[in-house]
Amino acid sequence: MKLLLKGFRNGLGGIIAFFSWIIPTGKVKRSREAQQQVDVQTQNIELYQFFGCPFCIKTRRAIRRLNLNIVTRDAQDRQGAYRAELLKETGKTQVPCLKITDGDTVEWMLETNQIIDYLDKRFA
Ligand SMILES: N[C@@H](CCC(=O)N[C@@H](CS)C(=O)NCC(=O)O)C(=O)O
Repeated sequence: MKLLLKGFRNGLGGIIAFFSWIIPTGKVKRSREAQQQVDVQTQNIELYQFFGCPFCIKTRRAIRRLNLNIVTRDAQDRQGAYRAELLKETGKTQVPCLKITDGDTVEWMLETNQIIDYLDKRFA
């Protein structure tokens, strides 16, 4: 039963991810120089996420709309290093979670709306 529910959830997540992928978001346009500057800044940002999680899909759509090259980390794999890191640093395995590195300082940001607000304020 648990396995069936898991399969259903993953299947549904995959379908949502597929539609999200084919439905355009509109995209922020920047000059080549401005995009290069943004790309440098986003090298210090990582998105810990699950592929089929609706909150993660919403966050990935915002990232696409803002034309950001943010690396994604799979936190779904129970044996995976990224899930372990997320749990160690935030005390939870909740996704999406944005890891923002600024020199020696690392901020872990949870909550979809907070993440999107942050990205909008910084990059829109
Ligand atoms: N309030 C959160 C909800 C996020 C959420 O429920 N994420 C689920 C995946 S869809 C999750 O992290 N589940 C695993 C866990 O909580 O350990 C948000 O808006 O980001």
